[in-house]
Amino acid sequence: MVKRFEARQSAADVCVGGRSDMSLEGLRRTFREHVFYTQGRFPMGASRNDLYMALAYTVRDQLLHRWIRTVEQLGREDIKIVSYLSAEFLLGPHLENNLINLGLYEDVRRTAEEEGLDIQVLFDQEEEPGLGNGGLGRLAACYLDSLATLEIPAMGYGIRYEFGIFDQEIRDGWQVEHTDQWLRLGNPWEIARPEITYHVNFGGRTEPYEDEQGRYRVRWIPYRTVKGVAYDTPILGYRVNTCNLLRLWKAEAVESFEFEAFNVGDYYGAVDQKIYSENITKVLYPNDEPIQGKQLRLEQQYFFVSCSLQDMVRIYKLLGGDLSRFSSHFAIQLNDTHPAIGVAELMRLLVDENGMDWEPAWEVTCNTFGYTNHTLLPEALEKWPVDLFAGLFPRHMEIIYEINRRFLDEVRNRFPGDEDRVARMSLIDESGERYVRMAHLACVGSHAVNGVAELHTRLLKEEVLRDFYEMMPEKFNNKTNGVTPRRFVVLSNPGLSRLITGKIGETWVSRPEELRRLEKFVDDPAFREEWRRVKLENKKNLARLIRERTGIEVDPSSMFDIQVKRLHEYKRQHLNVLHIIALYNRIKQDPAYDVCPRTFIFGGKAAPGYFMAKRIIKLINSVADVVNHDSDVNGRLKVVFFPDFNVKNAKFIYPAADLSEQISTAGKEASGTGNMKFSMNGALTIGTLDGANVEIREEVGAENFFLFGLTAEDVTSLQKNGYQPMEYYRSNPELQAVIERISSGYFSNGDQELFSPLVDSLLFHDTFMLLADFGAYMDAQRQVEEAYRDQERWTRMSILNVARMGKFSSDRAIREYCKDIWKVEPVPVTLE
Ligand code: 6GP
Repeated sequence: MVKRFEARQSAADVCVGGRSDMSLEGLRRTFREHVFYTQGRFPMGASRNDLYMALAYTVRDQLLHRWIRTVEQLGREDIKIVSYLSAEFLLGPHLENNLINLGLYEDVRRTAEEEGLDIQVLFDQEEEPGLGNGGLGRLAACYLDSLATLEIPAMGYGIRYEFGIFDQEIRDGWQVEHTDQWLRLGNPWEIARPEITYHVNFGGRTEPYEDEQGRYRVRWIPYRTVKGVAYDTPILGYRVNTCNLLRLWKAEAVESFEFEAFNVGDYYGAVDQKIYSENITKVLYPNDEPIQGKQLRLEQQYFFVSCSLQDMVRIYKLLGGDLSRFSSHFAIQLNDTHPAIGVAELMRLLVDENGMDWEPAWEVTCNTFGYTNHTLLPEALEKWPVDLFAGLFPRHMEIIYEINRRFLDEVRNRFPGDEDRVARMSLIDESGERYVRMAHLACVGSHAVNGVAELHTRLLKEEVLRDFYEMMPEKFNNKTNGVTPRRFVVLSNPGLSRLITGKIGETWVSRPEELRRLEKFVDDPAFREEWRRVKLENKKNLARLIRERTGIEVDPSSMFDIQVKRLHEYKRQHLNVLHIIALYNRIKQDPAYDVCPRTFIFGGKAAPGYFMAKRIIKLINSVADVVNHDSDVNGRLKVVFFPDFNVKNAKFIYPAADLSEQISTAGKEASGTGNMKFSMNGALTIGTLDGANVEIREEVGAENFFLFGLTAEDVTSLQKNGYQPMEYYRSNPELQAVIERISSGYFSNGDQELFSPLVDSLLFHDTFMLLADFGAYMDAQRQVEEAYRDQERWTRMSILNVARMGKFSSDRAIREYCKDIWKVEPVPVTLE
């Protein structure tokens, strides 16, 4: 018997994928066909992965029709396309997200159930594509979701790393890295396009020549060539027909074997070449922020940027477009400076390969690019040794010198006699060893430069890019980050989503400003009761997962105090640890001390070469070992390090949080996006005035946010006046006792060496000013405790956080980019 879909949630559910049989029966049939014809299994012999793959293909079928219709639209000459260039896209699992966006979640869940399958088990089977490190890569993924949802024609361009971010295991308290073999069991979400390939050159030399019109030209005679092959992943918007493309490039050898070498008998030499080429897209560099001087990393950057720009030029020419109008068809956004070499590459493509003159080519280039900066950390500003750069890209080096020559002329014109300024602004750092400054190249070659939170943009203008701001203030603008409420609320927190939708309808999912309508229920005791019930349910789910992954039992009725993010000294996970030890000390001093029961949960990866970050992980686990087993504590405090924090695990973590730790040193965190994910799920924030915390506090209200600590200005002036961490240490006995606990070896079986690098760094340098903020942090934590003890008050605050977080939807951010930077309009896609 054919069962029709009962509830059509929106017009978008109708006739998905061009099927006329939008029935449970149709879905079931397609699913069975994929088990049989795609996976080659009888249902009885199908493995869990076969079943997952078959379901993924069933869902992908539903995307394809929209995808083709969208791509047809992209092929219209009068349409402007956003190209988001990013070395990282941290997408997370596709299956559940696509079901939600299609409006098919319930139907597919039921179909699976009728087939005797638990859909959660199939979700669990999916390997997430971890093609990013953290904030920057995840932001790119949120933006792809919003671009499609807002019906903006867009392409994401990036790298198809064979190994994404490593899997983290915790062994004896230490991080151990394992390669991420995400493609091992196949990837049903990508479509290989072996016919879309480009050649990318490296090394060699350049040579001047005269073209037919007698004009001076330069050609590049490369040393070696690699082939880029396109792999496309569909990115569907929420309840719309727009299905954009994420095009990732894989490196291959131009020929499988270097035939010449092969023929003279050098078999291994020939294979070497192939291996060398394929190396380029082998592995994601696992550093969150600074990566300096690695040739392969620079090759990766150029490789994907060159493929992407060649692809855009090809598409544009196919449409009969005139390259002098390229910027009216493409708006290219540089996600940090990783793709900034694109400025020189587009110039090369226009001038060398397409015969354009320099001036018009430069105008096209500047009008095409926009640049987003994502970090204020000086050590994270990319620069490449000139020798390395010129060796790999001799032609680009010349182009950059020419850009620089013209640019510095302008600087001298504007600021006559100010040679210091000229040296500061040059694209080449000549203060010691010579470097190419990628942020300067990006600023000069773009028409728009933005930071990712108001404070961050202000600090860019005042400090990091001050000279550029003074010379071209019109380029600078702010675009505060946002996150997608589809993945981070609807998918992650179905309980809360149902509760909200029950009160205000479901339009909030695409218009989260409407969450404000929840405010009027804040005094409704029954609603508050429900709100707490949902949170408790989420905490129980996380508690189960914690038990499975770590063996630690935690109490869901305790306060879940969570800090998940990359491990970095500026993010100050160790400040959180100091607070835990302080509470522990109070209990040890007086076992009857009335501590508010708390579960401290940490998660996040450390860059494999980051010594201090890895020690902080060890410290957290060592403190956990002691605290969790101390009979005086008696279970009132628990400390957990949740291993392998990633997008898949995040789903269970954000919704379970009571308290969100956003405690970076002011002026260091460009924006933060985890702060938004927590608050949207009803966690309250304890935080500094850093990044987007400032704006979150403004939105949710100061009374619903636990603020503490130095401001960015305080940090700067303290530094200027010679910060002495020892002074704070000497004047605070509680702090002394905390440090003493660590350095005595109490958490390390008497080993006083283990944590001495951490302790010494705090006492004698304390670059991130933990000691200066310790007292204020303890006070704010005291206020948290008080508030939490009054559950009615806490719930009220939690509801108001959710109700007022609408601003931080990535839809709002993308609307701003579209209007102010890209000048693009929605293009609705129809299916017929
Ligand atoms: C990060 C910033 O550290 C974080 O504050 C921000 O929220 C995120 O970008 C998205 O804008 N930066 C990076 O991950 C990075 O690699 C070069 O910057």
